[in-house]
Amino acid sequence: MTKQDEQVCVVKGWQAGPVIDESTLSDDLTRHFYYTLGRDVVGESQLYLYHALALTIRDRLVARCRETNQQIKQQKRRKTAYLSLEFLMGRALGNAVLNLDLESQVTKALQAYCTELESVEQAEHDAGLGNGGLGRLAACFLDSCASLALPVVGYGIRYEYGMFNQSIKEGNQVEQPDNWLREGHPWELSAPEQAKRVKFSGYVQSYTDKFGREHRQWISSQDVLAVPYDVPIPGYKNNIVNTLRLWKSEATDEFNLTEFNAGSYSEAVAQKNLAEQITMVLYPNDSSENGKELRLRQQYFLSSASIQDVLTQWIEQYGNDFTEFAQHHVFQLNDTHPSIAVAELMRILVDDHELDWDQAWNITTKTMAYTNHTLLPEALEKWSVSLFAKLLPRILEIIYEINARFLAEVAMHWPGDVQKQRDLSLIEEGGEPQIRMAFLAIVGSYSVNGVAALHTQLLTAGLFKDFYALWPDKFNNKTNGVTPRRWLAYCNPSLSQIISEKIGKDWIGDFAQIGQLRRYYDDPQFHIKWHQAKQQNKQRFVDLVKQRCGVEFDINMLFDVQVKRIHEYKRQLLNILHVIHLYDRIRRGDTQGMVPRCVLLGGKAAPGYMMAKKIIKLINNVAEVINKDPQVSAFLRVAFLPNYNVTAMETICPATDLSEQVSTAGKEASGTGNMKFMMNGALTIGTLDGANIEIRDAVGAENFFLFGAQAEQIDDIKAHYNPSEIIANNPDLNSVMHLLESGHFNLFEPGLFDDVINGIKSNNDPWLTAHDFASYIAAQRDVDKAYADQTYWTQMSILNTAASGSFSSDRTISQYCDDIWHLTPLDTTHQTVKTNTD
Ligand code: OX2
Repeated sequence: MTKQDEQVCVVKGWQAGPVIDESTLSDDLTRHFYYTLGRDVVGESQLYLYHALALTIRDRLVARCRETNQQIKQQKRRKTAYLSLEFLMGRALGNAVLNLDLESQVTKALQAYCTELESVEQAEHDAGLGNGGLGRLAACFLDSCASLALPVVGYGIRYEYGMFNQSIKEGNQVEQPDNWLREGHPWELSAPEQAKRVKFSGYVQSYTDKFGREHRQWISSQDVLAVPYDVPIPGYKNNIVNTLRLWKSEATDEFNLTEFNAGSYSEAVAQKNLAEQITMVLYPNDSSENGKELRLRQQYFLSSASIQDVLTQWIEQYGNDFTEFAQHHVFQLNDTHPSIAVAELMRILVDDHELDWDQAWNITTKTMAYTNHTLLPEALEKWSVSLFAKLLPRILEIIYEINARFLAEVAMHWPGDVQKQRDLSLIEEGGEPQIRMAFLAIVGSYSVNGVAALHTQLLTAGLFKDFYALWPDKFNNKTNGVTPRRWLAYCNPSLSQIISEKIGKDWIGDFAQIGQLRRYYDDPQFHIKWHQAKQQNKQRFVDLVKQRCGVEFDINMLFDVQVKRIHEYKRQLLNILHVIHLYDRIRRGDTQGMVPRCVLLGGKAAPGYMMAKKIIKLINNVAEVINKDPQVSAFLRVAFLPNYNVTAMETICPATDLSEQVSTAGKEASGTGNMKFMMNGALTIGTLDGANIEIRDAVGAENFFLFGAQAEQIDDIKAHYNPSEIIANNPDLNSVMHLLESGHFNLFEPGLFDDVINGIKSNNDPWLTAHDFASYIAAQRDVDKAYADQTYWTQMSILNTAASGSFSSDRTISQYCDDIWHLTPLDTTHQTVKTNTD
């Protein structure tokens, strides 16, 4: 067969994809189980049954995905490439079943195996390719883009090892590698024929073309292959299936050949390892810089492979003419991690396609858009110029050129102000010269957004003030959101059902409708059902805590929860000081008005973050003292949940009564856990920080427990901060500090918590723990009062869910689409794959 025949055959036979009759789901499951996987016994873990079911569902996704891609291509759609070093996807099975509306068929098919979906899905490993909020946001965005039928492709890295597994040994965090691919990942499809070469190292040379024009050419010496693995992203009941393309690094063939030919077998294998190392592991730092050479390699690897991929597709369809490229593409940069894409797009256009600098710059600055996720200085990425020179010599030249032109613009705007040029330069001088990646992202993008109103305001007034003065129109806010499919419809079926009984099912696809629930906030019959749903969810949570922590929680107590990465600015410490305060009160017999509580904390500390690890140890030590004291545990129980992840949150947020969002004001850019809890009817105790502010505005101040200093007060407070005085004047705090300092929670480990104690007492404590303690305790007393009146509490709970409409990531994505991306939704009626709703 000739190459041409082959093509004809492919096009004719498979253009529309095989039409799958959904009634065959049961048969397909059996076929995959018996033949694809070669199994005949289910076994206790149900691993193979899970794989068979995943493959059965993937068949249905693949057909729709092909159609979605064809539509994008045939209709020459403008599209967005969402570039992110992290996608924290969690499990895929339950989400796909929900979005494809296959629940009843799957339930029926699994009956033949005497099991049910809830049990089979336990065999799926979380895809933990992210640290926390930033990566989970990317995952929610993909769900919303597909559900809104928007042509958006996610580009990320297929880490061999995702976020580490955390266990707790004697109260301390222990990290284990997350070998999530060991048992296979049935959702992905690799496309080695579409692999891209990514350059590293070597040198740059000049040459003159036949028209006498000078060019630069990067002669790299360590090329690596980027092989794509595609994960399907189903939209909610709309037949759209988008793609998350994850790159895996591999050695190129020549690499091995040259070494083999030279007879150096082991050197060849060593080089192969070097190439494969790039995508080996996710760096486990949340909101702080990694600064490692391998991390820079990851960033460039992702950026280069993804841009090449988009350009290859363009050239296939339109040839080498880039005049209209910018009308058809957006690259959304998820923080500065992929910001090197700005320089890479310039390099490919200028060096490989011989565009003029100005033409290329015009295209670049019309296609790049940047999202900032934090103001924390330790998270602002800088890379040393010398590292760039070694690893990415041509990229460094391009950044210098971008900088020179940009500084000329600065000089025009602030004539004679040399200091301004120094402040805004992409290169930070003084000591080792460093490249400021956030500045590169801003200069190269047409849109820069923050992730909550306060955050954007602080960005434009502070960190990026001068850029804002230069280009006010670039800056905009896009308050984060979470997908109501995973974070309410899927994870909380009992609540979802009673919501749908009242307002119909359309809220799942159109979450603004959740507002209709408000009508029932004081309906006594509805209250009973609302309460029953909560109690059911609490029972599932009790089972989890019992199994994972060995602690008995009681569904009749208030569930008070803080789960998120462990970080000083998030102030898990303040939470535990409150717990110690309650313990102190109970021991003193002061239980008047106290509502019995179960307090859960969970989250991972970056392995090198000593203070965060100390805080985990403190939580565990306090929990141990409290839980074994029967006088206390009638009122108070405390647990630290090991290995908090997406799947754990699916059990936690539906069961929570009180959501702890207690960061120091101005430090949490947005927060998204706060939104998941709110959707599920939890009340928030929180500071005026990040999206808490918008949550409180939406639900009303009377349905939110507010405390703490406000962002604009922080500088004043710090100017004359004296925690020792605060402690001396506050008997509650004094007593808590006394317990800590006396070693009550570390009787056999003297001095263990000295750093923590000294931190609270330091005049330079950036987190203002002592300052906010009194108002936190007062707000917690209000919580008790409110919870004691269950009718009142249930009203507030319903109002929280009802007011959560704007915290859907569908709203966020619609705004990205309207203000930044300008995409038109795909046609969802032209999809030809048959569905069971047809
Ligand atoms: C997080 C922010 O800390 C969090 O506030 C925000 O909700 C989330 O991103 C999503 O926008 N790494 N993680 C974050 O920022 C960085 C950097």
